[in-house]
Amino acid sequence: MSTTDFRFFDRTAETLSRTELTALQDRLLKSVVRRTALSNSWFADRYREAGVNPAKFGGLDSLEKLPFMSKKDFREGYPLALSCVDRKSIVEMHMSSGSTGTPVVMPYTEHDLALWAGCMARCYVMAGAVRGDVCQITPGFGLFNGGFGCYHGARAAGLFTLPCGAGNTARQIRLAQDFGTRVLVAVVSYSVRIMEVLAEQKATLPSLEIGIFGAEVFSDQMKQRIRSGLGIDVFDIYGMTETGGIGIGMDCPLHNGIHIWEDQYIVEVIDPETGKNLPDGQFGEIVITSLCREALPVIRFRTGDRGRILSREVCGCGRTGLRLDTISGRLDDMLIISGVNFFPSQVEQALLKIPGVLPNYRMTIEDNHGIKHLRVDVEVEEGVTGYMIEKQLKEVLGFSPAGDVHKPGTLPRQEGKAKRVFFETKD
Ligand code: DLL
Repeated sequence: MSTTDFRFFDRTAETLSRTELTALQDRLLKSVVRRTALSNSWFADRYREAGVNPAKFGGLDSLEKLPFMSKKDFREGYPLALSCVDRKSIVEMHMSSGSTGTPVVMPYTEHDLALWAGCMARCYVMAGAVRGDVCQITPGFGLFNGGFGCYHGARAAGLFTLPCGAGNTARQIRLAQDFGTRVLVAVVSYSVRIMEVLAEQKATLPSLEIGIFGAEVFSDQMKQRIRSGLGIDVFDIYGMTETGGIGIGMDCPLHNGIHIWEDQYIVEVIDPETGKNLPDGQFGEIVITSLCREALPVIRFRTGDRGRILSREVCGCGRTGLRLDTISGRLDDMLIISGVNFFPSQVEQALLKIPGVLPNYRMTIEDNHGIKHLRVDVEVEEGVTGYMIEKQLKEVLGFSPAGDVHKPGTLPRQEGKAKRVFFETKD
């Protein structure tokens, strides 16, 4: 493929040179710091406490002087204490409840919705979608940003949108067949559910070519399973409520990292303990600044996601934004069992290396009077034994978790994001 074979929604923005990107980020950062300080005392107070004078702020070179924002700030600011615009300018909002149940609210102005739609449209076009393609959107429509983000973007890209939302898989398959869905968007585990129901029905989706999946840990093994299971190209899309929704970046058809739309977002990777920036290539916590949003720009938002910067070189597709590795999980998901620190994504990766192991599994951490044990339950095809699983996991973890193999379709499923890790305390 030469760069001329790659398609762009906004070629100029997607291919700015490194010098142009740096100059643009510098200008936008100064402006967003000034704007947030002038419009909301919450931001002004934070800058003052950090010793930053917004009127004289030095831009990109002084980025590390700016204070971090966190999920806690959003929760304490519920419902709209962090908003930087007049209430009359807000036209939509999305919300996530997260693990503590306290809501995180993201308001949008018209301008914000246009930016969001543009970012998502870039993702669709980067994946190869063209005007008129049928795009089936299966993330939930509602307060979750997934459904509407995909919808706004699909409209901007001129796609024929099927706004299905979550659930009713048999009907989703029927629609995909009857309308010729070429682009499918889903939460990762839902694409697995679609594969399962297709297998049960001995059916296929002949028009389907592009799968855009995310919202959950997405190991390379899982990508491979879905790619071969559905016979499609699989893309890893990233984003979250606090950054203004899904689509701050995605990988291109070369699949060499998540391309961040750096004309709108600054991405840093920090050491979660010290808060200091880490060199490219090192794993740490992803921190994001949204440069252009009006209603609620985030300044150095600590995502809690573990990742690393793969490259700032121009990609073979011609895009210039920095590339992030696949997100390896949430930092607070790290488990310590038998003295071994690991992430659930490592277990997923190890399990799916075994042929015949299905992408449905659950991990249970049993706490027996302070001693923690891991139990892994996984669905498998005939012929795969518990011993094979144990052996594989011992190689990766250094200890053998307890566990059982189960027949396909027998482990419980959830709608929306899959819950893979459970905790049990034994008295
Ligand atoms: O999950 C947005 C989204 C919807 C992304 C659909 C992709 C597809 P939240 O509910 O706010 O928003 O959750 C954001 O999900 O901090 C990550 O921990 C995780 N996440 C999102 N995308 C990925 C991904 C949506 N591609 C949180 N890989 C983030 C791994 C992801 N984790």
